[in-house]
Amino acid sequence: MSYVDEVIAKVKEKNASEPEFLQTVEEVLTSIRPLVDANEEKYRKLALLERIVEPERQVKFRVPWVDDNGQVQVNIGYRVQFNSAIGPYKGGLRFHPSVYIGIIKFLGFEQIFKNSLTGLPIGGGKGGSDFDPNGKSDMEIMRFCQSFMTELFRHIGPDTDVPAGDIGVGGREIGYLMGQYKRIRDCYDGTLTGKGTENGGLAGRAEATGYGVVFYAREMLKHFGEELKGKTVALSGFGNVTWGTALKLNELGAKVITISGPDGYILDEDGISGEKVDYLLELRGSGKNICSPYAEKYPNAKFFKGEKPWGVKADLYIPCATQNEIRIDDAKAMVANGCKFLCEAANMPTTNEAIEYLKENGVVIGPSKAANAGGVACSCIEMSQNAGHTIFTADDVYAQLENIMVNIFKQSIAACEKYGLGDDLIAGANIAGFERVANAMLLQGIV
Ligand code: 2IT
Repeated sequence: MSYVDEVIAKVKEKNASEPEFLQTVEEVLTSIRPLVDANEEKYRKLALLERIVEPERQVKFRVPWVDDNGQVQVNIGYRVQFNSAIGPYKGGLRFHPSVYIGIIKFLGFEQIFKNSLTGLPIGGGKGGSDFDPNGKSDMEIMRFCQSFMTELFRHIGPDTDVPAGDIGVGGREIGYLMGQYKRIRDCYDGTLTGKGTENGGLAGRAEATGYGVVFYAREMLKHFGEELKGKTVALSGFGNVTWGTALKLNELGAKVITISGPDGYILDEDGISGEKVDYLLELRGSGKNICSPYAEKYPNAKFFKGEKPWGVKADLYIPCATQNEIRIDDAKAMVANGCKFLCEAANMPTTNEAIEYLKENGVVIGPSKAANAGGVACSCIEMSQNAGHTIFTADDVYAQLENIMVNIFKQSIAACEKYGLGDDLIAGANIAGFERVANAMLLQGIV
């Protein structure tokens, strides 16, 4: 059995109850096969892959908090410190009822290679809780965040582990988490990123992920002799990433026609632009987690209850919501509609089965580890802003972000060429991200 298959089999045996983690391990290890095969003997002896699939450390803790009725609630908190070969652990916190260790491990594993692709000195980590912020009052959110940080603070620090936001954790939550961290540690050290600019946050961080996705999509289209201008784009989600992506797509002359929520999707054939894009922030801020009010406010738009936007005809599809939102039936609908390009803004939005089908049918896929790396890249710029006791302008940040995204695309294509992988941007990104981490690990001895 090849080394890759051996390790996949071991991971399956040891982590059978964590399907999302198994999914990403299988996707990454399968796609880096040419690189591993070329170094099989050395990597096997040093158990490189066994080390890379095992988190360096994982913490799980109780988070008790008092709701507005005086009732005590108990949630579970997690932080998985996956790999620090190239820098301090870096990755967001997700607050969502679906969170369990398998979700945090999948996100942490993806984060290792994504962070590596940025070319910046950041390792991979992720955390979160099964707490559901939807429908909670502001004070409930604050009490939860304070309790969460009262436990997490001992595991993090500016050169150890730097959390940020993810689903359910935005500027408000980061503010409360930071306030409690500073109070306990008596230290204003930039340990969290995604802060408000009043708190040392980076100008442009809010839109960074979405802008980065569009820069990546632009490079991908350019490589295939096409441009974003005039293209019709179907997005999912209606949170921060969807918002930033829609802003930049409009600026570059593309037309956004869909958004979605857990309740269904919106089709607006007039285009989601101008004040309609700003309205997404209001919709998300309402705390109801539904997108249907868009169709009440803009009656030309249609709401499709309980459906996803993947059956709509578009030139480019950009999933911005959550993992596994594109399954095999969605992939079939997209191909039937003539889909040529998919650019993943959410983390692991496409199942492995759907990826295979799309690839077989000639769809070019920009993988999330590459396409959405602009968010964490700007987080690292925020870390250096804080460490240098300085402030960068938004224009500075956008220029660095654009450079980083262009480089990510170039590195992925270079890896495709080096290993004869054709247009497989997933394999290209995984190999480029993996190679840097693997080389750093090899230099550090058996740790
Ligand atoms: O998935 C991601 O890259 C994030 N949620 C952002 C992580 C970060 O540390 O900014």
